[in-house]
Formats: sequence, structure tokens, C-alpha cells
Amino acid sequence: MRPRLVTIPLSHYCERARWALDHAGIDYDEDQHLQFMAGRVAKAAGGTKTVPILVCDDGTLDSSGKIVRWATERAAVSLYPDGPARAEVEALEDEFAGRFGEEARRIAYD
Ligand SMILES: N[C@@H](CCC(=O)N[C@@H](CS)C(=O)NCC(=O)O)C(=O)O
Repeated sequence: MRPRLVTIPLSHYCERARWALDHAGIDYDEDQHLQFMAGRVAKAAGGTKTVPILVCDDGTLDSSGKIVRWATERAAVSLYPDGPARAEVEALEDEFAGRFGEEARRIAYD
């Protein structure tokens, strides 16, 4: 199955997912929607109301972080360092892409 990435045009989270898939050399179809329509499409595909989501053989990955981790498992060169440094990178990633990133985009949208 060719993966389908549901996105909106202006989104750092969608760009993050695209970047990880491109880095891993994974071919996918981008299914882009206007902001106010994307939530419905994401939910219908089994995700939450946010994008990006990736619909693939492994199911529906409903956050950019899950997509990055899925992509890195398939990449020739990992996106993460080996050893204990990986946990440190993932913690920073979770912090910046978690509440901080969500609040930052809320302010930007408003
Ligand atoms: N933690 C999620 C956040 C995704 C997110 O907040 N996406 C925004 C676009 S940048 C969105 O779908 N907003 C619509 C909404 O919150 O209803 C991720 O990493 O994918």
C-alpha cells in the first residue's frame, strides 16, 4: 500500500512529517486539504482531528512524531543518534513538538 499523508498547506507539523518521509526515501501521496476541512478527513481516516496523519500498511499514524519514528525505521540513515543520545533527542523533540509547538501554532494562527 502506498502511504497517504493527510496535510494542510501551512503547518510546521506537516512539514516535519514530509521532511522525515523524504529523508527516508519513502514514496507517498499527499492528500492536502484546507485547514477547516482537514480535521474531518483525518478523523474519517482513523486519526484525531489534527494533521498530519499517515495512512499506511501499519495503520493510521496520528502525529508528526509517530510519522518521524516510522520513517526513521525505514531510512538508510537514521534520523536519531545511536545509544543514550537518542533518548535525549526524543525528549527534546517531545518537548518542542508537544505543548510548546501546539501553543506556538495556536498563537500564530490567532
Ligand atoms: N502533536 C501533533 C500536533 C498536530 C497539530 O497540532 N496540527 C495542526 C496543524 S499545524 C492541526 O491539525 N490543527 C487543527 C486543530 O487543532 O484542529 C503532531 O505532532 O502532529
